[in-house]
Parts: sequence; structure tokens; C-alpha cells
Amino acid sequence: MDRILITGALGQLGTEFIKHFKKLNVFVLATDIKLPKYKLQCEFEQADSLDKTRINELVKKHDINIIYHLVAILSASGEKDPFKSWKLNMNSFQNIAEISVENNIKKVFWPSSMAVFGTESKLDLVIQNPLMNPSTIYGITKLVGEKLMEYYFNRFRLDIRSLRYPGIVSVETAPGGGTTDYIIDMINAAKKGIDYTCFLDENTELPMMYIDDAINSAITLMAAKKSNLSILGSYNITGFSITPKKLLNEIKSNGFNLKVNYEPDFRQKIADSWPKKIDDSSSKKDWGWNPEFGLKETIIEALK
Ligand code: AKB
Repeated sequence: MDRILITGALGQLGTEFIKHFKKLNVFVLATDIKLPKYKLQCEFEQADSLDKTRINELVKKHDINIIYHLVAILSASGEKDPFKSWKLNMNSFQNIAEISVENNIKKVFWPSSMAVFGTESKLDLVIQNPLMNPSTIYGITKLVGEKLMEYYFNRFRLDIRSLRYPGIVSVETAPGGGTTDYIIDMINAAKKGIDYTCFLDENTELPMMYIDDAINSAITLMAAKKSNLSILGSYNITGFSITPKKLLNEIKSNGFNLKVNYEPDFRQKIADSWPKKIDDSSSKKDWGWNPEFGLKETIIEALK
């Protein structure tokens, strides 16, 4: 029987994982540094992932055997305080790795990001193993985490699985502090009938995926036979690629009359160092990744 701990559970991915596991009647202990604003459909304990003793106690108390470690400061917020970002992203990762080894945790899911790539990665279509020169502290922490995943598997047989997520489009819980957040901000502005000022240039192409695909891909990867996984680090994954201009056209074609101004800020440089498209053929081959939501379906769902 799976008994799952989710850290950073009140964020964009965590809230959807909770709903998913609730439907399956699987035990979940959600933890977050904040308190929930509404009653969760699972157990909840307020806990800081930097507090290893506390997380370790919770793992033992609730007999946890699987961990979804979702805590992270994203790309744009990370640049405002890189030292804090390194500390949270790396020390919490290390805590979860140590706790997992000490408690014989069966599997860990830990999201990586397309932020691990950089200008040397041939950004028109980024392959699974290109040169990597991440430009943000967030991307650097994700790349270090990927290397540690491989090391901990070889050293301790610790089974951490991971996906390099593109921007994730969700309606219920927005992300916060990401460079891809414009897509949700623009959709929300259209729904509210207000103008939107986009912080990226209209022709900036970035990969995205719908939240349901983000959840299902993680679940499918976690269920895959380890012997089928040829990659010990994180897998490339994508849904579709889009520019702000294309998004605006799509929103308009769904009957919304949105006005957008473009005022690129520091996030433009981050976006310029990220892929336009991602080759996720290894995910398709190794564990059967098959996205359900393309560009049109995603925008229709998000505009509902
Ligand atoms: C961000 O924009 O920082 C994230 C990501 C691509 O990892 N959405």
C-alpha cells in the first residue's frame, strides 16, 4: 500500500496531486510551510522542508513509503534572492534524499525543469542530453539535483524519478514567480475582461503543457518498471510550444476581446535562454508518454 508524503503541497502541482490520489483513495500526508486556506482532502501538517528532523518525524509517524518533493523557488523569484533560492531548493532536496535513504523510501518524485538548459543547448529543438549552461539559480539547482539523482541511485539505490517540466498551465492554483507565468496571467486577464501587460516579447516561443498532462505524466513515470528507464536523471517532456502573440490569437478565436501591451523585463533574458521546442522522444519510448492536451485543448480548458 502506498503512503505518500507531498512537500510543497499547496502549490500548483501539489494541489492537483492531492486531488488525483484522493480519487484513488491513496493515503496522502500534505505538508507546506503555509497553512491551507480551505480544508484539504487529505491529512495536513505544517512543516518547513528545511527542517529535516520535523520531516523525518512525519515520515516515521505516518509510515510514508513514497515522497513527492515539490518545494522550489521558481526562476524569476529565484533571481531576486539567489542565495535563499539555492538554500531552499538544494537543502530541501538533500533532506529528502537523506530521509529517503534512512527510511527505505520506495520512490521519490522530484520535478526538474526546462530551466536546466541554456543558450548552448541548441534551443530550436532541445534533445535529451545537450550541452547545458543554465542561466538562472533555479536552473542551476535543478541541474545539480539531476546529477545528485544519478549519484544517489548508483550509491544508495535511491529511486528518484523526475521530469523536466515546461511551463504548466493550470486554472485552480496558479504558479508564482516563474517566467512562463505569463500564459496564465494572460488567460486570467481575458476571463476578467481587463487589459494585460506581458513581460515577454510577443514572439518569445516557449514549451508548455496542461496541468492534467503534468500530473498524469508524473504518475505514469512513477508506475513504470525501473528496468525500462534508460535515463537515471530527469526526462525531457513537453505538450506544445507557444508565443504570447499566438496565445492572444487563440484567446481571441475563443471569443474573448483581450488587449495586450508588451513590456519585456528581466524575464525576457531568462526566456531567451530556454528551449523553443523540446524533443521528448525518450519519454515516449521508455515509459509511454503521450500528452492528451495540445495547444487548442489547453486554451479551451483554461478559458472555461
Ligand atoms: C518557471 O517559469 O520558472 C517554471 C519552469 C519552467 O520551471 N514554470
